[in-house]
Amino acid sequence: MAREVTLLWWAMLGFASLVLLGVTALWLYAMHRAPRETSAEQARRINRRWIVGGGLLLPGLSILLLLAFGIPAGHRLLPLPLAEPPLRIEVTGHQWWWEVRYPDGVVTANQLHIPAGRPVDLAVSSADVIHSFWVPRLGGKLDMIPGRRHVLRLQADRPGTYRGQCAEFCGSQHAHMAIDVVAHDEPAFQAWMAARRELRFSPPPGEAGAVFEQRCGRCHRVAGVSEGGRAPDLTDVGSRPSLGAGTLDNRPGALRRWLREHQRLKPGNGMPAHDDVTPETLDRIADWLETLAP
Ligand code: HEC
Ligand SMILES: [Cu+2]
Repeated sequence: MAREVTLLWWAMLGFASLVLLGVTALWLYAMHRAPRETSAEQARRINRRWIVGGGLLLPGLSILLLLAFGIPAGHRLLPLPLAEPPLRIEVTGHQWWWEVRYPDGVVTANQLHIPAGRPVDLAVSSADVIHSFWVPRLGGKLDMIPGRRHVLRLQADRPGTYRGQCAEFCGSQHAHMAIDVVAHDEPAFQAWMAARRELRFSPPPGEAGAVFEQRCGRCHRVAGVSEGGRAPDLTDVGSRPSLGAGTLDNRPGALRRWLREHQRLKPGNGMPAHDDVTPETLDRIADWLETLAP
């Protein structure tokens, strides 16, 4: 999709440059040619020639040319039916994180795993205000509107990691609303899906487990432990490249830092501060979260 957009852009630039050169050449010619004696009748004929040629034929032809190029390109950007229906993934924007749902019930957040080499339909929507889904290297942006699902068809030709970013101002932490798109080759994608589907954990022992289940679990889901659906699913949080939708690289120890300081790192985010939980318990929860991965 991004390739179509790029092609269209270059074609428009090329054509506009030709027009600019043509007009400039005519203008220079008009400035420098020697004045000619013309009768009134001749002048009228010349005027008519310019109006018909330069005012009707030339723009008409130009627009036809652009349409011949633009309409097929526009069609290739649309999620039209395919012989084999593409994988459909639901992506929902929240202030300020991304929820990602796969057809067979796998849920993740702030990251999107896709197969490379085949088209994927992303059905995007929002749970609160208008956001916009944009992964520049894969395609154009598409607004995420509460109550509506828009479909964006993307295809990553090569495996790799592509950064995405919310592209519609959605509040104070709009800048901290990034998404990591990981395109796998087909076997690796199937392996990831299978591993994610099977993933189950048990809570950490003691105080940490109790706090997680009673408190964190009201908002967060961890398969096998809690069913909260109001905040990012944490079942694979240990394997995510970043925390807080791109706020913090998920290096060892980053989860400890996030749990203690998330309101300083990402002020106003939807998670209450955990001041009334002892730092030791928070660290124990963070160390356990770090192990959650397929
Ligand atoms: C009232 C709901 C709520 C509670 C309770 C809550 N959280 Fe959160 N949490 C959120 C929201 C909302 C976010 C997303 C914040 C953002 O990035 O904008 C979040 C983000 C996170 C993240 C980062 C996830 C990611 O993918 O970036 C972790 C880890 C986390 N919470 C752990 C916890 C732990 C541990 C507890 C309990 C001590 C807890 N949360 C309690 C709402 C909650
Ligand atoms: Cu935004």
